[in-house]
Amino acid sequence: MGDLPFVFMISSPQIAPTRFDNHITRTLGSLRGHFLDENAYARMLAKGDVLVYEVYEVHRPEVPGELQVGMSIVHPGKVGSEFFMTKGHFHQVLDTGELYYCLRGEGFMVMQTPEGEVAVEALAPGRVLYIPPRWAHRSVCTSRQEALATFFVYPGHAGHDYGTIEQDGFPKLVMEGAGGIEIIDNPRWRKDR
Ligand code: S6P
Ligand code: ZN
Repeated sequence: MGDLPFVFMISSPQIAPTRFDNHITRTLGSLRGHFLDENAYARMLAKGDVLVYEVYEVHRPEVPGELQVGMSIVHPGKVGSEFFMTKGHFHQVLDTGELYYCLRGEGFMVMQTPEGEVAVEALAPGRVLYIPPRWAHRSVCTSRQEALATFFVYPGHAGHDYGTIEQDGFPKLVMEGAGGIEIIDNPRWRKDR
């Protein structure tokens, strides 16, 4: 017999889902090399290793047919003028997509294909983002007070490739500019290859 269906809540007053198996926390110290302004990064880290984002995962078998689900929460903040964000990744099985549903906060999903196509989509409560297979993705929180909370679903066997993004970065960065939020070209994109 297979597993029984189950229900959990993602709309409860607390930000965490009511069911999860893993709670991953990513602090500033674990994001070395991901932000553009390395001096600002070093200065900020010297003051404290703050929490940048966390992920609650309901763990399912990593096989086709299963779905991995959970919540991703990116806290408000900046390194220099670059907003807090996730590391970002390609799926290890490149031909797997992902669905994101934004519950709270505001921000963007920055995406790219291995061929270097780029897409940036706004995230705000109620927005559903469909990420087709092959697109790497990184979420960025631009709200000042509130965390960016999203619910995600992706195929059980997708896996994660972080190395490509660690080396190449994303083609676009989300920054605080003189006139507000700016999405700029990343001067370091693919520079370390
Ligand atoms: C997994 C999915 C999310 C991210 C989470 C953290 O495929 O896209 O659960 O894992 O948003 O981002 P990252 O890039 O550190 O895995
Ligand atoms: Zn993913």
